[in-house]
Amino acid sequence: MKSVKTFLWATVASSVVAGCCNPPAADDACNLVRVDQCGYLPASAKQAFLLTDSARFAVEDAQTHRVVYRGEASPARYWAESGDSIRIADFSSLSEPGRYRIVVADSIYSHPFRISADVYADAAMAAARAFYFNRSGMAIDSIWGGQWARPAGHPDTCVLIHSSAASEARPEGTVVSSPGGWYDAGDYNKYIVNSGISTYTLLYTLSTLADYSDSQNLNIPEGADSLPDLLNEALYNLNWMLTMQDPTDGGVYHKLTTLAFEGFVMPHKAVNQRYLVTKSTAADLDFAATAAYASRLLVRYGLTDLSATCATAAASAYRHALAEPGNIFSNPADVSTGEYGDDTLADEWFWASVEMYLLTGDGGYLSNIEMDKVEFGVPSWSSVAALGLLSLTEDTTAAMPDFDALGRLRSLADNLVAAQEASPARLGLAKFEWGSNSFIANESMLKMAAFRATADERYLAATLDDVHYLLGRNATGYCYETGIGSRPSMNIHHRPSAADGVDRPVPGFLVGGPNLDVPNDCNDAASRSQYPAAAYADELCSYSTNEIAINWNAPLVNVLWSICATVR
Ligand code: 9MR
Repeated sequence: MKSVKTFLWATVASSVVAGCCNPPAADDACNLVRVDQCGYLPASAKQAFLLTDSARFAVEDAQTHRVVYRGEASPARYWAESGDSIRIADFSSLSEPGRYRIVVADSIYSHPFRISADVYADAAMAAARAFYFNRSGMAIDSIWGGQWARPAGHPDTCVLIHSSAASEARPEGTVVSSPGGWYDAGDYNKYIVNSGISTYTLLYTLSTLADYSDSQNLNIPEGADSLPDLLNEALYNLNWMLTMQDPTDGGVYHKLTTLAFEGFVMPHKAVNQRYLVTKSTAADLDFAATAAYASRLLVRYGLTDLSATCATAAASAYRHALAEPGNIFSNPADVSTGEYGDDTLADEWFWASVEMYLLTGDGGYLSNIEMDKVEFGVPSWSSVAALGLLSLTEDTTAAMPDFDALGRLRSLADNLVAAQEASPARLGLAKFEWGSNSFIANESMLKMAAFRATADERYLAATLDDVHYLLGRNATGYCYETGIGSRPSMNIHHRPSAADGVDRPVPGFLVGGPNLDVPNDCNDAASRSQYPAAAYADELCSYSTNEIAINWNAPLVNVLWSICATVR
């Protein structure tokens, strides 16, 4: 394992801003002004957060230091989540493209940022390419992977049926082939529940941003074919998901995993035996929903055979869930890897039933929904009802009888916007939990869906505030997407990044972000802030704040691609 990565502040930051950020401690002068480290769109609101006594600020050209704007920030407001008093420095009227920095009291500087129409293009592309880097069973070639090229790991052609998954047709120890798919996160296992929401999110992004997606070259091996690259990337995981279904009964195995997490070695050195672990109702339903949605979408791209395969697979997984609705997953005694356990499945039933109905037109599926038990929240791996809302509101022909999907979506989005407008940090997040950054990205996905359906600019503005948060205007001053901005997360809890001998982490990954769920994950509670919004450690050991995951990157792709496609 390599030692803690150090970012080349001197070459990156201070070449632009002499004397600043070299190196920045968390509380140094450079970190008293928080900006979106990518920057701002010319015609959109532009605000920085000042943690300074002084309210007066200037914006200057980062190269020439010529002042182009002077202003006075708002009075400071206390943000209880971070313990900071935040002034908002508004320079929205500055629209001239360029590279700038904020200056306060002639001595306190922000990181440099751009004003430009393509300000999020690199972040958007990197976020999508991160999935390629996390492919299992495939070598990452330098043509596409650059310095992060690596040998293939985990062919997964000899996976064993675990005792928990043994059936008459497939007794314990039966060899099954289940190749491909993405590694879930910083670990090397593959989990259906988390794959479902991640694959759906990419397919939904493709579906709702078809023209834009078609124009994006991800620089991946399938680039020469006629399909959009984002579709190719999603298919890499969808095809794996299909192998996770037991052909004898339609049931879907919860995960493909080693018994315990592998060490911090490269994929091809992580060779412990892998197993298919027991089927679960959550896996059945998430699989059914994703495959049903894919089936509808693939027809548009001429993939009729695969579409039919997905339709059949979805229907049989759904039938299996009906036959065995009580398979709530928890790890067998000898398995200690990620659980993705969920004992509340009303939302999974809603999502899967909606997708089956949209695929088949058969209203019978909707009778399996217990509407009074469904909670519509911000999407996450354990809360998927809102994904059904996304599908129902994607186009106006998709209606569910006696159900106002757009009204539900709007009320979710309206509550988020209202919370943001009231927040000193312009954030709608109610609670910082494991993967907090992904909740913000998923909030944005809902708001952008509401924006597409209504053209109400408030949703777009609120989404941009979320983007600014993720890219640096937050309680720590980190840009939470690797390889992006002046102060990105560096020491991510990601096995290839830790073991590849490359100084910089694999780019384009959204780290989980601040939360206090496991304050001692580095065995040093003192190194983490006690404020939830600041409780983040850019350390390899901080699996609860500095890991990456496919279900966190997928909504990052959605929000950045939505912005890039909308504001051009
Ligand atoms: O994202 C998951 C988070 O919601 C849970 O609180 C946490 C603990 O169960 O697990 C997270 O998911 C991890 C998964 O179990 C294994 N791969 C890495 C995932 C991200 O940390």
